[in-house]
Amino acid sequence: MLTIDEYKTLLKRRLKESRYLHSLCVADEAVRLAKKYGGNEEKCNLAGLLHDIMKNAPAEEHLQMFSQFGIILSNVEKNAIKLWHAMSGALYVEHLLQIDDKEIIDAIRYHTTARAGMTLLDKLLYIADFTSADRDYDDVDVMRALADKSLEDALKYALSYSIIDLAKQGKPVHPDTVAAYNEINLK
Ligand code: DGI
Ligand code: FE
Ligand code: FE
Repeated sequence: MLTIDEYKTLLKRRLKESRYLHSLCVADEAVRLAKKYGGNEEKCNLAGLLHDIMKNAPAEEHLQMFSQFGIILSNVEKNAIKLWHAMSGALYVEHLLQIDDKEIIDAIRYHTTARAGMTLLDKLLYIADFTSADRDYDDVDVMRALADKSLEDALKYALSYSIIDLAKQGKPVHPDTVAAYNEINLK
């Protein structure tokens, strides 16, 4: 394990300035939400910092990692390049940074799509990525208000927002996102 300052130095090297600042904001927001919802602040900080570590990597680097670690992409994953950084990010923290905490690895793995059976850490990171201080999109105020009121309501809103947004653009929705959406709306 590196120190937090060492992780930040690594991130600064791997990410564009704006993406580095986003990572710091998501870490802060995940810690803030952890305090509110009884999550593990240290894990939220680390998962928040590292969640987008592969975001600015070239396609070849993602594909090289998938091949190295035996990850076979589904058709949706092959066609949705934006999903790659979550999968390769999880591989990066597990295998290159040797962070052996399954909760942190999974939270990073599912931070873009979400999944059914999300852990508290999964939810805190997923929502923090929507409500961090650097975010600006239609409905960000609604999302922030919901995140302060109920993590479940925020999750429900965010999943629905994502699916609608993808559908408007005619983009495929990952089955993990559908599974998360169905689970929360069957409750
Ligand atoms: O990496 P960030 O920008 O901080 O945020 P993110 O990891 O949530 O990535 C958001 C992007 O991922 C956004 O452009 C939509 C895309 N995305 C998320 N879920 C899906 C998806 N794209 C497809 N095609 N299918 C999905 O299910
Ligand atoms: Fe991301
Ligand atoms: Fe992010």
